[in-house]
Amino acid sequence: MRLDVVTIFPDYLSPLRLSLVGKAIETGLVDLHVHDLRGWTHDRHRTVDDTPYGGGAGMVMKPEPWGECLDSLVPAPADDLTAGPRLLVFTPSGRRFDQALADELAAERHLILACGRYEGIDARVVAYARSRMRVEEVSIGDYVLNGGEAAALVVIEAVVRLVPGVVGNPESLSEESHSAGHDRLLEYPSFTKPPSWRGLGVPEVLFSGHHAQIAAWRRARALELTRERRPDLLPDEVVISPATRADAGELLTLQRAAYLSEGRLHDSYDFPPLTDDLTAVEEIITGTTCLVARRAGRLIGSVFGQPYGEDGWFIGRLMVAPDLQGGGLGRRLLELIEEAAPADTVRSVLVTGAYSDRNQAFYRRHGYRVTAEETRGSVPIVVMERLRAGT
Ligand code: JD8
Repeated sequence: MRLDVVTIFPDYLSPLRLSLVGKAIETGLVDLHVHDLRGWTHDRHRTVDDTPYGGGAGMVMKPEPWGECLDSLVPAPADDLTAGPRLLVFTPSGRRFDQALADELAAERHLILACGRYEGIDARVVAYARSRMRVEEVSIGDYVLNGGEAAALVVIEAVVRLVPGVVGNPESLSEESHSAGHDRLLEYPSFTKPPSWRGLGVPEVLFSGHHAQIAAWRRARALELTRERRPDLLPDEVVISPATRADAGELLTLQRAAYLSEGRLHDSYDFPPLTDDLTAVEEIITGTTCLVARRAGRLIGSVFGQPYGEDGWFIGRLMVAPDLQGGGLGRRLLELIEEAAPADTVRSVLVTGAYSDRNQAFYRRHGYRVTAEETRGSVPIVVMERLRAGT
């Protein structure tokens, strides 16, 4: 893989000569060239920056040195741009660099990395470059650096270690955090000798020699850590957690969507799930045991529970997003809210529409029985109860 890095601080990239990347350069797996942008200036002061059009603080990098630099690095643009180099321009406003992009870039034969400074590079440079090569504006994270060099170090390390032959045991790559081979999970905890250190031991399973059990333990730890620290990495995972006031707006929206069919079924839209306002939803969140279910950040389900009478537990607003009903989330929410009831609870109680055959069938499958029929407002409802096991 050929890497061309363009910067006004070439020494900033010297650490690349160390460790794994350094070895890859020595063995020729990586052909690294670091260029000083000032080499493409022609004035005595080797000027690379100027004041911003439209005013404002700081300086902007001039287009001319970048234009000449790119022309010299890509003298003859390929007809098919995918056959040519790929230009990475670092900027806080770029596409977020992650393992998926690292995997993608590791397949490239030639990368050019543009490290800006000051307030950034004149925007016409990227526009011009797009006519000659594939260009990716990249950010390594939501924090502000003073230039692109640190980003170049990060990207080069993350990409070069994926180049075949660079890492001694390629298998280890597939077990890492974020790696596709590890389902993008975070890493499980690792241990080495001594078996006891400052009173701290090592999980027994790791001494068992039972590879399947060890693999299962490691996967479980990886999932646990990912759920805890990075639920966003588990897009298909449904995370159920206590609701907070911050959920109120989405919850109100979901409630109206989920109960619309009840309104149509009962030919009335005048009942609390549809007439509640934001304050009413906030009161449920703060005044009851209220759970919300999210998948990839989207609020897709909810339920609440609160004490009811002497020995009861009232379950309400069990809801699942219309497009996800029938997938088992309702059952999971019901089970979790039942488990959240005080230990001395004797009966779980809930209400649903008198004409909601589907809901009633669902609750009957979970042990609920109709104990009363009422009309609330203009809507006929049934009260259903389930006696706690062993009561
Ligand atoms: C390139 C100039 C500094 C940025 C005014 C501070 C990446 N994740 C990241 N954060 N910051 C950068 C980055 C910052 C850069 C340049 C990348 C070129 N600066 C500018 C805008 C605000 N100064 C980055 N990747």
